[in-house]
Amino acid sequence: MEKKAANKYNDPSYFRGQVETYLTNILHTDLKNATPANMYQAIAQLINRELGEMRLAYNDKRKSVQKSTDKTKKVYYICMEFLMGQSLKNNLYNLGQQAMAEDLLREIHMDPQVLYDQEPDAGLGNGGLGRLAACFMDALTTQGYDATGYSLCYEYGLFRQKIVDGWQVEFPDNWLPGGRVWLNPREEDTFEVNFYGDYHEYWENGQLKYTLTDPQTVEAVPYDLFISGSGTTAVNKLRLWSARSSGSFDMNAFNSGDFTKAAQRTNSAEMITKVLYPADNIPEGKELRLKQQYLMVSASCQNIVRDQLHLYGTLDNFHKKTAIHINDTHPALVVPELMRIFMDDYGMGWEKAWEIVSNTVSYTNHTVLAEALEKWNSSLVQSMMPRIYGILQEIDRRFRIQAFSRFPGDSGKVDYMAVLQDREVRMANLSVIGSHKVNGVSKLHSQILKDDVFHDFYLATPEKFTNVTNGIAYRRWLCQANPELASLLDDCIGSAYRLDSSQLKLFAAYRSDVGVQEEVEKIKRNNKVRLSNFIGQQWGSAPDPDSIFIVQAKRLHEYKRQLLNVLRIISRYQAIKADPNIDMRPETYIFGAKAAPSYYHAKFIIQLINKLADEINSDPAVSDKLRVVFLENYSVSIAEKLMPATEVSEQISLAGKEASGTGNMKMMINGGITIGTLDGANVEIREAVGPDNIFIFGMTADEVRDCLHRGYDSSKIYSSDPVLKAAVDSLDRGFGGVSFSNIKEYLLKPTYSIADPYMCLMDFKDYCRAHDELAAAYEDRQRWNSMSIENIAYADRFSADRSIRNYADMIWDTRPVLPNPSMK
Ligand code: 26Q
Repeated sequence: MEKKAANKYNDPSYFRGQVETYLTNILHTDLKNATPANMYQAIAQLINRELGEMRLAYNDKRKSVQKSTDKTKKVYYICMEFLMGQSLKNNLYNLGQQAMAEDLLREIHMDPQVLYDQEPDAGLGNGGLGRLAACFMDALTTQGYDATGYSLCYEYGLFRQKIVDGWQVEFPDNWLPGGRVWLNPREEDTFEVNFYGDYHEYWENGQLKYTLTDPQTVEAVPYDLFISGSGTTAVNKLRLWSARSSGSFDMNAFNSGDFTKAAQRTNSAEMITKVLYPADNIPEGKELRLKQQYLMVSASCQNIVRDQLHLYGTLDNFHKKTAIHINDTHPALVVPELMRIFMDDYGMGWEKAWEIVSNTVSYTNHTVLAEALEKWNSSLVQSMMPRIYGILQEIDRRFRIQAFSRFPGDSGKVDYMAVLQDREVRMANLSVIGSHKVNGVSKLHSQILKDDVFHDFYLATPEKFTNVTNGIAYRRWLCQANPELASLLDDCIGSAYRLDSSQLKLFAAYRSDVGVQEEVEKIKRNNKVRLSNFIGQQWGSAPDPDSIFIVQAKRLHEYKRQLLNVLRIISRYQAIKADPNIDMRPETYIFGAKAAPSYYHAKFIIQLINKLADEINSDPAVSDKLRVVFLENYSVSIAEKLMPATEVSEQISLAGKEASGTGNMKMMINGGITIGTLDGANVEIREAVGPDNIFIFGMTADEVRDCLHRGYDSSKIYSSDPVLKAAVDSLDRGFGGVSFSNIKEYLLKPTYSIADPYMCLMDFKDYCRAHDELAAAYEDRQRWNSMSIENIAYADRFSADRSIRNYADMIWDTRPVLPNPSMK
């Protein structure tokens, strides 16, 4: 059931005619001879054109609404990452043209999925943060908010992962050849961004002035990607900046005869947007990364100010008509950059500029890991962006005066909260100081921000702090990725849930309906068969669809504790070896994980998983009971095949460390049952489904704090649990011919002051207990299927539509400019 928008593209003969014209005129082929790649190209360019026409019509509409009311704002969502994945199927679905397009494909005997898989993922992000941004663009557009995303047009997205002899090897992700069809260049909206230069401040008539000479100017050229929504004519855009050397900057060196220098400068300017930094939750303090951030920030701010002036001719109402959201601290330079533009380019005084800026900007924190809080060396910032650094000094000076009056005599506290301290620029403090709202991404995480990370700020300005629990674009993750389940839902509860996620709850009424339970089980099995076939085609050995599919798919990070999962798999392996006739349902453990290329420990864990998989899968004594699959190059498009086939969702981070998680929501809405700790959004998943429909184990965040306080002795736990001890000891001999003594050492031997800071061993026993209970529940098929039904139903609250309404109501104070006619 798709919603129809009224336009000529909905007419099958027009659609077909346009595809044929492109095939003949541009690709010099025809429907009979077209390859899947030809068809992808032809349909994608047509849909892009359609979206362009819709955008044009929508522009007039949204601008006139914006001018006629003070209740709506333009929302700018700024993020270094947008992990968009593929666009064609999503756009066809949203426009209500999927069935029409697929009919045409069937006519020429082409499998739609083969066509969709021609499209490379736009992998312009690392993981959770970037995928959240992508899900949010969908929710903003579907609900008719006037929103633009800003990011960078990386020539290479997140690396492609290959596993060679168990080890992760990275290859460049050259996505543009196939991805370019969605990028609309807007040469005329190019902005210049200045780096370096000689900066001098001086006083004149009681005013601080400055000169900046000989900066290196880089051009930011925008490429717009249209964002469709479901059941709406609204079209928003994601604007991606690409760095280009500015002519003048080259010509200076060129004219003075230094051709090599000119060429080098061109080169170094264009390096800025060459590649996405592949680090997730570990900041890399590299100069190039900072340049990326400032390029994105400066071009976006200039663009935002220009749009505002075009529409209103004044900056006075800026914060009343504009909301700028910074997604984590990576775009935090928005604060000094807007100050710079207001003061230097438009002559505004500090107080007024600060009032406007701090009432425009809001900030979402995505991590509490101390090592992931972004800090930059002051001298680097000062030399690269001298004017911005001058403004940061003034922000810091004024903040310190204020903070002293709030915490008199407590200079330690003030230093801790300041922007500039210990020769570093602290981006998180800057973000809090420069924003009117700060939010975490789950209830627990937002509480930890108030209690811990930003406690002093919370004491000073409690009203700034709020929570918006993450959500997912469920039309992608359920309706498109799992069409069979979506159509079962249509049959049971009607199709209104496709635009109003709260309706999903109605499905809970079917928890005891045996017919529906059986349907849910059948659909899950079909999805498992599809995944199994895919795995077989890609890597040669297909897992048994009658085994239970247990999935942990996320970036590889110590705090996410893939090792805890591995230790338990080893103990299962040992149990089967010890008792070959053990009565058990076959188990398939599926992993997907990329490690940051420089994160060696994480890469060893990937090797351990792969070598363990080699050994188990080739051991005839166990391979019909136990199988381990490592999905190479885990990505959005692989996730779309994985989520619908997941039966058990592993969400086992050390409590207090995973800000929210969103894979947990994707598995839940596809009927997967969570085994997890009380961390991030798992807490709210339990609240939603009730304790009987989830398997919780391990320490709570408070217990973790106490445990660390008392001192954690992993060797004591190791010696007292023979099952655990045997699993850990097996690391010495290793698997597949490779010893993993280094990992055993990590688990047992304190480096710095603690062994295994994420305390895998501490939660091992309770984890095994929870898995045993889960296995028993799985054998009661009715119980399991009813759990599955309740998980699907109560995933309604994890819709990105709901998240975005929370942001709009509590943070941005805005409303849709074009309310979706089909939404209540
Ligand atoms: C920073 C500076 C330099 C280089 C890289 C970085 C960097 C890049 C990416 C730092 C952090 C990230 C990514 C963080 C992230 O993905 N956090 C996740 O955000 C999700 C959405 O809110 C949450 O669900 C996850 O719990 C959280 O880990």
